[in-house]
Amino acid sequence: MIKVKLGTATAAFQCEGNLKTDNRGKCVWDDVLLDDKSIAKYNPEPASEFYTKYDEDFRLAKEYGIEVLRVSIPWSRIFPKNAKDVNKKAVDHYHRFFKKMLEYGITPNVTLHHFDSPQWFVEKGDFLSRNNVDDFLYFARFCFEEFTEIYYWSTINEINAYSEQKNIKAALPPFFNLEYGHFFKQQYNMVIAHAKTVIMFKENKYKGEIGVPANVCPFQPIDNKPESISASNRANAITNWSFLEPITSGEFSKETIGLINDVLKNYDFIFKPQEEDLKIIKKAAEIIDWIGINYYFTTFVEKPDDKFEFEVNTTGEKGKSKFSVPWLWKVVKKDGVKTTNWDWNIYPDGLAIVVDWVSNKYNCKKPIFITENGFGDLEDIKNTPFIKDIDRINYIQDHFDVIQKLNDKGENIQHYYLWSHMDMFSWTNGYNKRYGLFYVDFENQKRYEKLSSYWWLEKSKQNRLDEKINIDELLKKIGKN
Ligand code: BGP
Repeated sequence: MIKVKLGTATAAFQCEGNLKTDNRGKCVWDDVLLDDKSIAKYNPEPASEFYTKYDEDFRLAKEYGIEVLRVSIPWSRIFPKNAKDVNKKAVDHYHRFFKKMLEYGITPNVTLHHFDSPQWFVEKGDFLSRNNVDDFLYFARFCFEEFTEIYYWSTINEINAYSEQKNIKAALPPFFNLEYGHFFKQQYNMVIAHAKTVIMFKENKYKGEIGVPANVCPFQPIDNKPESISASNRANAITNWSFLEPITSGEFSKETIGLINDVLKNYDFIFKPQEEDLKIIKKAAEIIDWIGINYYFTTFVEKPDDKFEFEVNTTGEKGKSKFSVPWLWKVVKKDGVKTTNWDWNIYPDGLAIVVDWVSNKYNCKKPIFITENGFGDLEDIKNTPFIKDIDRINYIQDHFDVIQKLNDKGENIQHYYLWSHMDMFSWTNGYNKRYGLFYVDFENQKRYEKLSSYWWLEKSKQNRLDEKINIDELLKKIGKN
């Protein structure tokens, strides 16, 4: 029986703060967040001060049964000014950081790009320009050769979501809104960057394992009408399959290419992968060590109508998000499915859909890591000194049940990383949306346990993920009833 390794996840820019420390260079978010054009305005400083408080966060990790921890090395700290000039101070910092983590017995899983292209790279066109891929490879190679203390590497976090932020949601430069042509162009370049990184890692026989955390949140038809089914196929092809296919099977299916080009008729683009690129993509899919899945929710869709509505919920006010685009699909609510305050459907069965795509639809038999999954909520220690985050606990347990069932049926899910380790800001929702296993008071940077911290410790002692914990007994045990 597989004993799933339990861990938590972070992303450097969301938690480190210290934006000026050790000669850091700006990344794509620095100026954007403070700009009027931004869809979310807040100050990325001080975040959770992870850059200086990591010792405390690792100690909590150790104390509460965390075995593996996702962190990222920010490219803009290591190469602040350009592709080749290394910032020694930052390099030394991350050696100290990893040393400390390893001393606590926690295994790092290190991401090379977590939505944080350096500003100099953005000015050259970011991943929208194919010519820039080599800069990323240079950084990746540098990290593999320098940080030999690392075993688990992740190439690029959520290739599709980073492209969405720039080309669909207008959250990052060039602030395109629903520009699907550019979206595919950037995503394709990032798939190539990912694939070349995997090949370089393997050809140089660097120690360890390499994988890719993919954001896959499926679309389901709201009913059995053929129009709803075709809307969901279109949504899945555009948002999920277009990058999940190349990273798992090493190919793009005819069905997906057809659905993409159908949508691209509305733009001046044709999606046509090149032969030489396909060889690279295929090779990487064959030799990659594991596939990461970031799963949060499932969306229900139906046939679009003439109405155009597109709104991202950045406040946590239920019912704010809207998506209805005449040439795409329409997002609808499904009766009986609960949502978070940010309108994300709580639907653990969606995780089984994603695993089925990877293992069966794309016949990828690599181990699977759930590299992100979690529950965002509004929490305030001023109102409730002890955060009893039962909704978060239920959310995690329900996803654990699905994972256990999948593994019992023969799937090979080896790691689970809860988003997030401690509270940190959310890209387009600021500091209000908290995911942490540990609470952070952003005014004084103090850390506090939540009920989920104690629950997690109990979970870490169990052999099966579907064993339950009695919350009343737990509250009594920790003296918080
Ligand atoms: C994933 C990102 C994370 C994190 C998470 C929660 O897409 O990889 O960095 O932010 O989503 O999303 P949000 O902060 O938008 O609620």
